[in-house]
Amino acid sequence: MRILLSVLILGALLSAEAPIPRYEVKRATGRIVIDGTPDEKAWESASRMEFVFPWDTQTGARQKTTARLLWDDDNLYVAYECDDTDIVALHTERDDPTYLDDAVEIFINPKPSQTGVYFGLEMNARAVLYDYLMADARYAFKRFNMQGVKLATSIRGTLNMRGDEDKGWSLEVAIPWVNFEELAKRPVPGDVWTANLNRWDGVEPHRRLSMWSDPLQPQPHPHVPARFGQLVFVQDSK
Ligand SMILES: [Ca+2]
Ligand SMILES: [Ca+2]
Repeated sequence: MRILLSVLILGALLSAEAPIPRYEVKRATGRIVIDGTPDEKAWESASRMEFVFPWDTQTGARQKTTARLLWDDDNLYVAYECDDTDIVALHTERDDPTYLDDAVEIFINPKPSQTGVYFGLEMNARAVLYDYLMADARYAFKRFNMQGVKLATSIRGTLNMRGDEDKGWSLEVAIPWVNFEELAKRPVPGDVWTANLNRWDGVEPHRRLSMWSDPLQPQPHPHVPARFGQLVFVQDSK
């Protein structure tokens, strides 16, 4: 009983230290061109979330990542901007393990009343997509392929050339709503989905996983749907 109480108190303390983040997803005011550079006017209204570094045991550089989201009648849009002095991505085929490269990710749960199933998109610096349906935060069904996803990256530096100094890279992705329809229809203003956004960075043995919402895990591990942040869809584009 005492142990249980201690665990509960510890859990409450940790939660108090790391509240679930909340992000307002605004409507896109204009067309977004998926070219890897989030410089369209519409992006200016989207606030930036900055990733945190939950694990001091990792030895990779702590390089900054910000992400922004927007929505319209057709898609959910995500833009990532990554500082990166050495951009490395080797995988080239759909559903390759892009998380082993310099990669950014989004895990999306369109129906937060359940946490048994969510969608994963893991995208490397050469815009290769590994997408899957995740069950029980454990089984990634990678043969599930999303329809109509568009993604592109823009690289400031030299891909896979070690030894010189790169600046960074950015990625834009558009995800059609139809992919989520078994769990949720296209959102309306006020709807809340949950998600986490992540980045794998660096080359073994010096890797680093940074995330939007800290999953509160002792070891680097991103698949904790109960700790996903809240995405609140709003009409306001200001
Ligand atoms: Ca663009
Ligand atoms: Ca797939």
